[in-house]
Amino acid sequence: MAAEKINIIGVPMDLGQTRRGVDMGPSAIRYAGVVERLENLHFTIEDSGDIKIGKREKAMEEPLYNLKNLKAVSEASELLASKVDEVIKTGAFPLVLGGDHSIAIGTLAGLAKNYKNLGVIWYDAHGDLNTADTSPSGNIHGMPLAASLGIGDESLTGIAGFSPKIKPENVVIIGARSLDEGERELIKEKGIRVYTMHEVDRLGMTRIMEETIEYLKDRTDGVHLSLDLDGLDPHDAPGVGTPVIGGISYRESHLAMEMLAESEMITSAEFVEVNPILDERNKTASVAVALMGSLFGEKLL
Ligand code: 5AB
Ligand code: MN
Ligand code: MN
Ligand code: MN
Repeated sequence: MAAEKINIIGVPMDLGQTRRGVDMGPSAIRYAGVVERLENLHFTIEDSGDIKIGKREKAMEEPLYNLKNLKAVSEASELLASKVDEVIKTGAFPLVLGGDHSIAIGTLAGLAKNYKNLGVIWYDAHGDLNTADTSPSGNIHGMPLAASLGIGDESLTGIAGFSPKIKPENVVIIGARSLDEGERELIKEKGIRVYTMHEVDRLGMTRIMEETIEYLKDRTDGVHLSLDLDGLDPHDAPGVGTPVIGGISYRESHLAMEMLAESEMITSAEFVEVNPILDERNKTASVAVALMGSLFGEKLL
């Protein structure tokens, strides 16, 4: 990791989906010891506290189209984008704690102000490539990757005043096993690199990470890790709102983080979708913190 300082930004966002509790994700991750864990690795940690989140909109106030809590999500995205931008300009590594995955819209907007060719590793059971037109749920946490590619409603694609934030050829999705029809079409149309669970089983995590690092190395000027805890198997990460059986194991994820640490390629990260209400004794937040430890260079020996 090039940066010696890490700046933690909490985003207690639960408006990108409908289950309660994911707004407590940042607290759960702090409680699981993120600051101590990273201080032990000799980083200087600053905790910026939490981004302010607006109110859940009543169904009546919602726009007619398929985007729940659009106004509050886009307002929070603007705040987060500014904060992330500010943190990068201090030279610190932005570490964003969610909150549901809609927050990636703001994170990537702030990052994209600073990187012309930002790479993104999207570690997730889902593609998060829906728009209002393709989404089966209207939940914005299923749309952040599309929005960042410039696809979807202007109030999501236009955060921070420009679009797109990232290029399809700079994205690698890992762990996918639940893709909607519109998402599959978009992946094919844009030629996005995806390692589904089929490839995880067939190639193994070692080869997937070697290929991902090699693929992103020369084409990008920074790489963001957007890690949705539901990318892991629900056995290892039960505290998530949209669990999907047959996921990446804790060991495989741990290895992936270690290989990213060795690559010295990651310039920002976010850990999202931790829902302590659905969790077993804060297990998922603890897994998130353990993965952060590996990502920031923890070694066994
Ligand atoms: B998550 C689904 N594709 O759009 C949708 O957890 C699920 O950020 C989205 O990956 C899951 O509602 C969003 C069915
Ligand atoms: Mn996601
Ligand atoms: Mn997901
Ligand atoms: Mn396996």
